[in-house]
Amino acid sequence: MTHRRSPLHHSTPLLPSAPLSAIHGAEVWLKMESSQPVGSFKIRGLGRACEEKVSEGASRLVCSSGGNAGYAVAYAARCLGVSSRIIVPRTTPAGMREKIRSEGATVEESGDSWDDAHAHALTLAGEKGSAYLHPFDEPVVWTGHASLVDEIRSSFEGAPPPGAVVVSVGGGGLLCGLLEGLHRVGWNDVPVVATETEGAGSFAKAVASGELVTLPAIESVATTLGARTVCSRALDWCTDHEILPWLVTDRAAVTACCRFLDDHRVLVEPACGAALAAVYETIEPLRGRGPIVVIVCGGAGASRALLRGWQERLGISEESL
Ligand code: PLV
Repeated sequence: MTHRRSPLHHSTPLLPSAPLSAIHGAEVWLKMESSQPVGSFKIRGLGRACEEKVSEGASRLVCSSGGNAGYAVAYAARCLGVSSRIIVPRTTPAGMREKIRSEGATVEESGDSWDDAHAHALTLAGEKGSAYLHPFDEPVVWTGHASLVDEIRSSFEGAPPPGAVVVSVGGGGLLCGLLEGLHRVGWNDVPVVATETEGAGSFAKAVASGELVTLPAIESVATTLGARTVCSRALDWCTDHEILPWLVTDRAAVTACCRFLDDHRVLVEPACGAALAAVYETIEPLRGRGPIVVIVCGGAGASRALLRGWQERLGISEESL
């Protein structure tokens, strides 16, 4: 069945979280991007970018991806009736590659991290009829992601703005979209906590040094946060908005995934666990702020087996959850 609809993304629920509100001591709301048809927010921005490329005549969409952006592009390509070619790094799980293939895409592997896959994909994008979709460094992608703020804003109608928004950062596309949305609805003063895992902290490093930093390698289970350099727009936003970078351990991110699965019956990637961990760990910048909105960015790359493997590898016992 082909879902011909525009936009390609769906509005997602904004759910109150009783368990997280109890931990935080003030209301915590979950923007459930995990319930998009591809399991993550990526379809918002990339769906919009794909529609644009196809309307300009592209017959093949090429994307480099840790997994979720590629899955969104493959889904969009099928909905729009064009072909797609997705380049992933070695770290993209087999199950995720299978999901991308199930949308009719060709999946190819290149390199150790997203940056390598990206370099390879660029060489293919020059082919006739092909259009390249960047997973995070593209204004149309940010504008597409910003639609999630419009939905949050309408749920907050008549209420004061949130006390903070928590979001995960990979290459910074979601962050740029969130900030664009916050400014469009006039929530310029709502602080944003930007979380990453320690081994994928390219945004925190850039903010600390005041310039873009390229990590030598990605050393985290949160491989979909693994852009070695963030987009420059993400860093530029720091002069116009209160953004608090925050690093969590892999252990905290995976623990958050396990607890979230029990608390909300939803399986998410460690990339999303990084944002949830900020609340589960009651981090200092969030204390005394409310209500909090967490962008549950999701991720289709997680499975019960992978989660169990990460749990074992990181020594997270059932009793500690
Ligand atoms: N993932 C990108 C980049 O990977 C991808 O190709 O799928 N949460 C999830 C579940 C994600 O998949 C991603 C990005 C992010 C958060 C971070 O989004 P960004 O890159 O826009 O900051 C290497």
